[in-house]
Amino acid sequence: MEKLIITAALTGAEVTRKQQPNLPLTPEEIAEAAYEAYKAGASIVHVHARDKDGNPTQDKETYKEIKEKIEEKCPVIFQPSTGGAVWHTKEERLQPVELKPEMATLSAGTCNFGKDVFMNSQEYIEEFAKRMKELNVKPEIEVFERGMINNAVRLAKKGLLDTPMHFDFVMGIPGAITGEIRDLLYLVESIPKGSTWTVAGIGRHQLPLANMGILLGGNVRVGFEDNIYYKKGELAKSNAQLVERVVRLAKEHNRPVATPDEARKILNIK
Ligand code: KMH
Ligand code: ZN
Repeated sequence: MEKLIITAALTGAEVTRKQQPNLPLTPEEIAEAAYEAYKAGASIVHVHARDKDGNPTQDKETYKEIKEKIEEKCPVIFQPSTGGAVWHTKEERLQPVELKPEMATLSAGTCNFGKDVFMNSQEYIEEFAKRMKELNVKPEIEVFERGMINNAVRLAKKGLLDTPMHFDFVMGIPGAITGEIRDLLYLVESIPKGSTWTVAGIGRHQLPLANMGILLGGNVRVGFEDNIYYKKGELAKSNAQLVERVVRLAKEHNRPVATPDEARKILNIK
């Protein structure tokens, strides 16, 4: 097994300060949370920007500020979101890719997302993949449903995605695939051989799926975007606290944790 890559999804587009008082919102707070997550053992930070009022924004300048502030502090891999919030336009969503980050997310299909619809038509996915390829940005393919793997494979056949691909299984969003372990096994068996993958369990699914990621030779994403609790009824103190727990679990399972440079090698980031 390769070393374990831990991603910290620091802020997301949906969580509010009211729900999680320690949610990082400003570029300074997000960069500090990234640094703490890195020190705890994360090699990737998945970032959503917020505007001055704390609302989700895909503004390029805000992402630039966050990226630069993180780079000043540590060598963690900066992975901005191209998913944004469900109401962002395709053009807004693409903006952070223009900063040529090492990685960015690429959502591989449309699904229900709570009360909303998260729109990712074939046209969107192809345009996002094409731009990422042009700018040498490694896509993390976000999979919310099984059929999205097929979409990614189709894009790879068209030459729009390089192989081996890297997938993130986002599991437990109301309206999309469940966070059950049998569904994770199904997804893992369904990706092309040689692909890498990580798993992001939503809410109460975060901890069991993190364990499964470690045991199955995948990788793990934790953080406030996906889950604001440490355990039932107890809010987590920080993103770093959630990363620290994964590091402890990995140690118990004899799975060493990757540094950012080791993660770059595993993911073929050039
Ligand atoms: N906020 C979700 C609608 C991504 O970051 O690429 C989409 C999302 C996926 O979070
Ligand atoms: Zn996200």
